[in-house]
Amino acid sequence: MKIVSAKVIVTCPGRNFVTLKIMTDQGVYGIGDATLNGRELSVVSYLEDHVIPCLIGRDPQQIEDIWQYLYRGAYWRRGPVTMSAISAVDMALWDIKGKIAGLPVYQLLGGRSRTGIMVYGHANGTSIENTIEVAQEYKAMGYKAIRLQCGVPGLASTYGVSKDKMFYEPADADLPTENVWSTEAYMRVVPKLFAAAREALGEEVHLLHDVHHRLTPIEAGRLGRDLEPYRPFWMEDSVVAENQDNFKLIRQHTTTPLAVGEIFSSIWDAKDLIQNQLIDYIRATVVHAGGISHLKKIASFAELYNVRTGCHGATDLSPVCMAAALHFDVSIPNFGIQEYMRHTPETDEVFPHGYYFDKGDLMVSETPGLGVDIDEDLAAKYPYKRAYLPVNRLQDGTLFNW
Ligand code: EZ4
Ligand code: CO
Repeated sequence: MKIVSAKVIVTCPGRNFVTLKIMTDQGVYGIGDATLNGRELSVVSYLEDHVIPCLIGRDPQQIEDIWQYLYRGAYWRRGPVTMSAISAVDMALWDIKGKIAGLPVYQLLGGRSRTGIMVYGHANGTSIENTIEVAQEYKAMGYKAIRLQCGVPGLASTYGVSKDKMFYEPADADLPTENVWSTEAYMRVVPKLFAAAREALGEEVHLLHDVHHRLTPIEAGRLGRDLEPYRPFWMEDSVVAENQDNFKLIRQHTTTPLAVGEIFSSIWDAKDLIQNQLIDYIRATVVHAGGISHLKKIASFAELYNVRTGCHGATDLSPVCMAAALHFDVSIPNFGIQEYMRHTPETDEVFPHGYYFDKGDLMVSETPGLGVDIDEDLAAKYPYKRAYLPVNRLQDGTLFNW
């Protein structure tokens, strides 16, 4: 069996997605997500100019060998652009393998470890009351886990809060939007949000929060401690994870579970955090951390240290990535939770898929392969539109983390 051609499809049904399609000499094809929010075209070029030429003529069944060829063969290892490209190839090859075996990919990964995949939805609002109203709607839809983000009094806008409640999209302009940040104001409001949410939503529903890299370790320790009475499921990205030692300080001050890793591109970003048991959930995801093959490695390593998975699943990860993530999630022993932000109906139409939401869980598709496709004619109707993630400044103008 041989790869005869491959192409990259860029489409913007509400937001940009990059999809790799690999064709074989036996008519079977596979698809993979290669979307890197705000930097999409760099991955397109990496794939078209540097990866596709190396794929032609290779046996698509040799997933591991091709992975190593692209990773070691580039000489320049890791990084989000390289790893998104490798991820897309890996996903497409698993899709092909499933199709030729006549099995859904999770069967090739060892079969089911569970029935449904618990997901969390995003409740956001400009005020505490508003956020809780939205959270009540999620609860009514059957969600067992809800992420809470609310506006910060005194700040015009902040991460996680949008006008459109169901389809939050932070990459909202053709040049970066500017947000303004105050750690003090933020640290005052979040514990109040959680107190009100526990009161309104009861003890059982899991409540999550994303700090989005904005605190120092000692501030994160304090926020984690302030949230302890409300038993959060996790506090996500409380600090930037470039310096992995940061987490030691947070751990000294709080028992709130810690999640990190949505921007990680390989096991090397997470190794020390996992090995030193400094985190509870690893958020690395199929599209940005080397595909199913590499994520399996991360999860197996994490299993040794009681770290569970909580894959990133924002709207900038396409339904192709979501499908791949669900095969991974359903098969591994140390699954924790899966983030799930609904895609718009236009996106769902471009990427017909077999997974579906049922009583707080996502159910994996039984179709051979990943169980997701791309409608190329429809995709062509939505041309690429440049869109950036925002930047964030302190009130005195200092550039900060978004
Ligand atoms: O800001 O995916 O947990 N989810 C997140 C996301 C990220 C976007 C960036 O592209 O943090 O909303
Ligand atoms: Co996040």
